[in-house]
Amino acid sequence: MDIEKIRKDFPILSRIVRDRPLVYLDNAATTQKPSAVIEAISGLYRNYNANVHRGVYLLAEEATQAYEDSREAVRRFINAGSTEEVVFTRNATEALNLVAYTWADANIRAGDEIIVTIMEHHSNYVPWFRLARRKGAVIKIVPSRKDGELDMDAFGSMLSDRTKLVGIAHMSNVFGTINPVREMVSLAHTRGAAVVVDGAQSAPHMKIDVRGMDCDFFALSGHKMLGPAGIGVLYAKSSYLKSMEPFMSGGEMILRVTLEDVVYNDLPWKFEAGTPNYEGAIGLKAAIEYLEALGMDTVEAYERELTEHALRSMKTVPDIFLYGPSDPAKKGGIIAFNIKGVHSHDIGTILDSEGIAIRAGHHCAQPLMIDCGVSAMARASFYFYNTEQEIDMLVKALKKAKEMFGHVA
Ligand code: 7TS
Repeated sequence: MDIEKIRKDFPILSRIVRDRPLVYLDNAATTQKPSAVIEAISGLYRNYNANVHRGVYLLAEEATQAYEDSREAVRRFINAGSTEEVVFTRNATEALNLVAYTWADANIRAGDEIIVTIMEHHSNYVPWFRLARRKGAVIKIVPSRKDGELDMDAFGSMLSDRTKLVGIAHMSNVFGTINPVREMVSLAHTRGAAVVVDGAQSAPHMKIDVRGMDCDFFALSGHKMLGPAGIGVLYAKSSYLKSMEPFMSGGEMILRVTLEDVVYNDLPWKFEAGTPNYEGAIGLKAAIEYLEALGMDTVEAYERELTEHALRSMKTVPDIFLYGPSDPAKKGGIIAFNIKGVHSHDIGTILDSEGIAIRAGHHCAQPLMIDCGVSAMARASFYFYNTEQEIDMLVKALKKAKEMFGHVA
């Protein structure tokens, strides 16, 4: 990969912040956008903006075609069998809530069990927690082992004929752990449970094959994979979508409405009430094409090298503790850490003064923070446009933070 050339595709990466060149290491929160994405969105507004699925005039046909072409791009990117199975949502959170309020609401009853992992982002925990409260269902949590990987023995023994749903983060947004979803899906299916995979952190960084994975639902967010904010995807097997009631209702999701009856639209539009975020979908298509041109295997391999370099060099910071797997083959480019004697927010502030953007806090994964016995962590997360030099700058700034704050025994 020609990183210098790639970096030129991202206008924001040449920004100066706090008198320094920007070092953007908060890619798990959101990613920066290449010119191709920015231009796809401005091209829509300059040339063919119209509401989709309604006008008979040329602009409306072009906008509708572009919106549906985006759906096909997503289908290809995640290897879904049909565009019927690709529902546009606002983000991964909305995709997960869609499943909670439709399929799960109709199928989970008192005494049923829902299994999720300790690594879940709140968006793949809170909807299930609320559902369990509403229905009198039971939530079970797959713990992680000391090495930051899931305890698969515990998962195996938790599964039972009462398990109705299993929720798994494909890649943890804190530990970076890549969880063995394929194996977990096949175990869950032997018990007849549906599996929801939260792909918000995996889809941007590795090849996704929902058919190979055999998951029943898969959620992703466009903004974490070079696309705009406000567009996400729910993949669901059509056998599920067919049996599900709509989530939201109104325009777009109907075929016919009389005062006596309502006939829902075909898949996937039955789940897309109201004017959709076609701007977002068009931007997401440009993002997908950018990623496909690089090749997801290349992206993953380069990020693994970066992660390996980061794990090795971050360890040289005195009193640093790195969370998650230490084996770069087991994780993506996300490294959460704490430095003894330095609060993670102080780390964030010192790094900011050096032009380095990282995240500090609970990372919307408070159960995992509690499990680790901390209230907050600092986190650096990489994308393919980052470089080893940027990681070296991070490490240098961390050593400075330790010197300034960390003289506590
Ligand atoms: N699932 C995972 C694993 C995530 O990391 C996130 C966002 C979400 C779901 C929700 O995505 P959204 O687009 O619907 O908000 N994670 C983070 C993060 O780690 N820092 O900021 C947002």
